[in-house]
Amino acid sequence: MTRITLVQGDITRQSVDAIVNAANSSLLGGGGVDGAIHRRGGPAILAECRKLRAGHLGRGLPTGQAVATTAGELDARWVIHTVGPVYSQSLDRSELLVSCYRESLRRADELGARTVAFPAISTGVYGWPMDDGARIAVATVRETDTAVEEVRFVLFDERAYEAFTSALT
Ligand code: AR6
Repeated sequence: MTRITLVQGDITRQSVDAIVNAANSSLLGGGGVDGAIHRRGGPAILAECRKLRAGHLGRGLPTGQAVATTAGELDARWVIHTVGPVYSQSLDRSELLVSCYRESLRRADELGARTVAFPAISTGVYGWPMDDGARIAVATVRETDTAVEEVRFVLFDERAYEAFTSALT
């Protein structure tokens, strides 16, 4: 059984096997969690992302998929980059958000990661409502068959922490 834990704080300060990054398709960095991970993890992460772009991800990483790189100087072995959907009022893109969590856990299993830290994917720049993002995150982890022992949601502020607390109970 996968244990779900909640922490309020900065995901780049976590000690886990894998840290999940809420990236964009370019894999070349951005703001939010992505910016923080590249800043604290150092240039090795970007160097590997560039190699992926020069190789099989020439057009970038599609929304809902996940790919792993080194974690550079972070206290983790891997960063798993996934691309969340931009929230839309008119289209239901929740399957893509489900896919981010599921595919990240699949990558974690391939790597043998047992502890994985996730941010609240898509709930920042990409505009996903926090309560719904939390519900999808928790439900998807519960429904996914994985060897990961601990999924730690690392929530940046109290509002996010409370949304995940309600989703969990
Ligand atoms: N630790 C944990 N959570 C964080 C941190 C942190 N250091 N920093 C922000 N958050 P976002 P998205 C929270 O915008 O919505 C980037 O530019 C934040 O409060 O990082 O998936 C990418 O390159 C929010 O709840 O990711 C993409 O272009 C959550 O993390 C785009 O943003 C996600 O916010 C992706 O947007």
